[in-house]
Amino acid sequence: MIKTFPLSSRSKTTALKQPKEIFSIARDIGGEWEIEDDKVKQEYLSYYYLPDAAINSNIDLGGGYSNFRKIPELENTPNFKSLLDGITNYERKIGEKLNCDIITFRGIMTKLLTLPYNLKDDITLNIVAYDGSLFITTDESIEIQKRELEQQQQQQQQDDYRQRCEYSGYKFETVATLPKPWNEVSRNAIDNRLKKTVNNYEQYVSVVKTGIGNVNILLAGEVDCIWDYIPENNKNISSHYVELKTSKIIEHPGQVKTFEKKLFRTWAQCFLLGVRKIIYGFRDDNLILKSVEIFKTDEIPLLIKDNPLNQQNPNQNSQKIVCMNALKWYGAVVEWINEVIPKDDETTGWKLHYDSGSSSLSLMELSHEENKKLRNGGILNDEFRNWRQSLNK
Ligand code: 0WD
Ligand code: CA
Repeated sequence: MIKTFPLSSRSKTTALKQPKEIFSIARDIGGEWEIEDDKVKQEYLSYYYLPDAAINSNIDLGGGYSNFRKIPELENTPNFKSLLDGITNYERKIGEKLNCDIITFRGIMTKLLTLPYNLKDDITLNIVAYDGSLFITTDESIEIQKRELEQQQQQQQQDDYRQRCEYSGYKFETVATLPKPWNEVSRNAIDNRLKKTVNNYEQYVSVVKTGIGNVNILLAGEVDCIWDYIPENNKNISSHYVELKTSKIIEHPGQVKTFEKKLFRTWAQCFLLGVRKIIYGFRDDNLILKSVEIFKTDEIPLLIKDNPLNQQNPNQNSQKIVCMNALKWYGAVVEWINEVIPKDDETTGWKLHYDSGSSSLSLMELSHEENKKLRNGGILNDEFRNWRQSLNK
């Protein structure tokens, strides 16, 4: 049985629940996960620190590239084991089950939210229902294929410029943050951040309860750093978080469109998690940091809408981005997923596929094998099932 959902669908209301963090988890430099919220915040949450003097000092975002400690692509997939451990830990503390219609990673929902303006990218997601929730992940075999292809393409290039560009994003994170608030860090450590080895193992992940329409969603997403301080009792902590990004400096009108698309994607990412500030580091072709600009997430929809270049040059090949339109699509598709997949059927698995060739979104049953894999380690595991069974008794 295959069900399709028209891409023209839009929800009438986009009643949104303000994302509220419930706990955080973190991956350390060795690739191990920590799930104790207090410890995660003490040890793994970074603080924004990039004074003007540093911005004006021509920081080389390609510096130290040969020492990059990069996690193998294949290990950097959605880690449900640690998310479920975090959920179990949280539920144990509050003594009850977290009721959510959908449990997933933010990056996955970003793909759905940005779909109306990314019609050329295929999406394949796998979904299983368990204990009243739908768990959604990326299709690992397709993801692996895609990354291997990307790697081959990169190797074919004469130089490793693209990889250096990717590195410059992580380097920017390293030079723009401190591991503790500024006043708790020694002068030496502050200066050394410019020489620190860059890695993308360390990751702080905020887990929030959010939703759209009548669908409750639990999302886990990476947060780069905090702007000022951790509020008392973590009250409204999401509004203190910062997303860091890098981009090439904009020199020609043609580059505006590219940046706008990037900004739209960043808006979607931050909006979903309740992150209110975005800091862009602009670099030149030699990866030298040239300027820094702060954006407020809430202001981006208007910024894109009012962009004069955007209106003067209606490029026939590209649609004009309207964030609210994407949001209405997101509301509609999330409601459809929530309604069409039976949450009490724990024997079936589902594949949600957007095919760019035919521009269609469809839902079909997974093979028995694929379903079994997802329910035994791919997404769910015995530990989580045992916990939920003990809770439901
Ligand atoms: O499709 C995948 N492979 C996904 C992987 C989907 C969802 C999650 N994940 C994993 C990744 O390890 C990710 O880092 O979970 C982690 C956190 O999930 P998320 O916040 O939902 O991920 P997303 O919003 O897609 O990306 C957030 C950050 C990225 O920051 P930028 O500023 O570049 O958007 O996570 C990192 C990256 O720092 N990241 C990756 N790093 C290397 N390779 C990748 C990747 N494929 N994907 C995300
Ligand atoms: Ca980032």
